[in-house]
Amino acid sequence: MASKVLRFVLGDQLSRSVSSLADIDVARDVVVMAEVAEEATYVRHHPKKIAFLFSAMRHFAQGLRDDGIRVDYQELDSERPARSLTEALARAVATHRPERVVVTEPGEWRLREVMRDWGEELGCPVEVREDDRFLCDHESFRAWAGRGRGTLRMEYFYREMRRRTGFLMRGGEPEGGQWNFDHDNRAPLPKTVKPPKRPTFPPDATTRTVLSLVSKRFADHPGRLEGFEHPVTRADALAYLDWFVEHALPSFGTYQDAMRTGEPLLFHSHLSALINCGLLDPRECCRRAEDAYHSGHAPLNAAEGFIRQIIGWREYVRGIYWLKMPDYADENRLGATRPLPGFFWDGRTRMNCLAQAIGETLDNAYAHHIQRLMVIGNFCLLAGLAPKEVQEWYLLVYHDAYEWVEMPNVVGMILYADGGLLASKPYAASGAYIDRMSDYCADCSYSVKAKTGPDACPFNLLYWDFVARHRKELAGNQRMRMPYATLDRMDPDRIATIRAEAKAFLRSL
Ligand code: FAD
Ligand code: DLZ
Ligand code: SF4
Repeated sequence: MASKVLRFVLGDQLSRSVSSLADIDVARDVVVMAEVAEEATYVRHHPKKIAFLFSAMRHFAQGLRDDGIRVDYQELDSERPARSLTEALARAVATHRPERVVVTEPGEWRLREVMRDWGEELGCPVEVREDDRFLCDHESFRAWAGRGRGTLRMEYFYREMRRRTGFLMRGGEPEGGQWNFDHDNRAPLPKTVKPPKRPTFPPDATTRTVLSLVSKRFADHPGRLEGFEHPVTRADALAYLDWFVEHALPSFGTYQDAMRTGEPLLFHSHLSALINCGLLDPRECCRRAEDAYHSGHAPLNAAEGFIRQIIGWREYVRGIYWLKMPDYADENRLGATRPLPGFFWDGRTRMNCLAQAIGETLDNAYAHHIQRLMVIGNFCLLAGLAPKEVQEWYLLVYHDAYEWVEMPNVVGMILYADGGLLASKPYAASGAYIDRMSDYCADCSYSVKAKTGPDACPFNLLYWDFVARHRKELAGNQRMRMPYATLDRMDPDRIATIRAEAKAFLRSL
């Protein structure tokens, strides 16, 4: 008779199809899961993120038990909880005496390094399997990057992924005759358009127990725990996906870049945390969007835009992370050193756009992409905030954040700290962009139209200060020709005024 295998399932591996469970022998094997302080506190994760994961983990474990699988689930509120994943696994090995341990590779470098020692430390063979829930494996990404000769643009990767997956392809050509409909996806939200009302998922008994645990144990973590109503089971996640496809997907593309006060979700899917922890499969989400297009329910710019985010951006940033780690974590090509201002932790700033985006982040552990990129991220870039501090903030405040996805978005996309590996130019913008895409400026104590003076929108000052400050690093970039041509036409006294005011503003932070 074959001997027992321990199958270790991490908090973001809650898929029945995860590779560590692929060949499970229900009569023989044991699944191990553990809530541990080290994972919850290596950065001070938002309480809603911890509650979401612990509750999803407990429901997942119960689902396995319901199917007759033995689960050794170690709760954080047990009498003697394990401190780390290594300790939890060591205890399980001592209890169950397996022939070997099987685990799916983790999403973070630090844990991958820890796993390397497990076999020796535990005195038991450990098999680390590839995470095949992603559509592009490490080898394929490396091969693609090798062919790119230095220009690793997402758009080319995305086209290859379209060909490979067949999503929105017709006879070898992209549906609608073009790969990308992004130019149709930049509309501001007209006052008359109301985002649809979302379904909510009130906490059940399991979630309520977790909420009580989190409120006691992680009271000092930033962010609000009250108002938790997120899906935490596979069934609820599928219901949320259904709701998105039916009610929000049709307008997802058109209003993808829009922002409105008091509407944190607009037409976004709000599915990232569910996909990243494994409750939803990225392929099934894309398939649903594709079907909605073929049935005439959603237009092509919506379906293509949504699918691009998932088989394009999501897979691409993961590929970049594993290709460039561990050095990627320390990238800082623009030499940014400013500490994170205090308002990142309470949202209290006179800049209304930041107050809204950070406030919603702290309330909901969520902000949509343009808030993360063009409001908060834009500020981090222009103000020259230290990449390490910015990375940590983004990793701990968002419920969908794991290093593989957070880091390239921060280091490459918002901070241009990798010198343009990921983005062809910095995503830098003055207040005019935020004014065009949101209603934030109307309620701000700064004036977005004022370029200098006490009322001037800080983004206007910081934008030109940034362009002037980084001439050496950026002027050679073809895509920065326009801003440098404009700067060179500006009156030197005016530049001096802008830069002095920008400096005073930065000092005031
Ligand atoms: P939608 O707008 O509905 O998009 C659909 C899906 O596409 C998302 O659920 C997500 O799975 C995927 N997606 C979209 N954009 C990206 C992207 N740039 N990178 C990877 N996947 C993407 N996303 C995370 O999942 N975790 C993070 O930690 C994270 N950190 C970010 C940090 C910064 C600075 C920026 C600019 C973006 C970050 N993103 C991150 C990407 C993106 O903002 C979120 O995926 C998105 O806002 C999640 O909301 P949604 O599910 O409503 O997305
Ligand atoms: C994020 C997180 C948290 C807060 N807690 C746990 C936990 O207690 N147990 C666990 O297995 N996983 C947790 N996670 C997810 C891990 O941090 C994640 O698996 C790694 O970061 C690798 O992606
Ligand atoms: Fe933000 Fe400037 Fe608009 Fe105020 S005026 S909301 S600081 S962009």
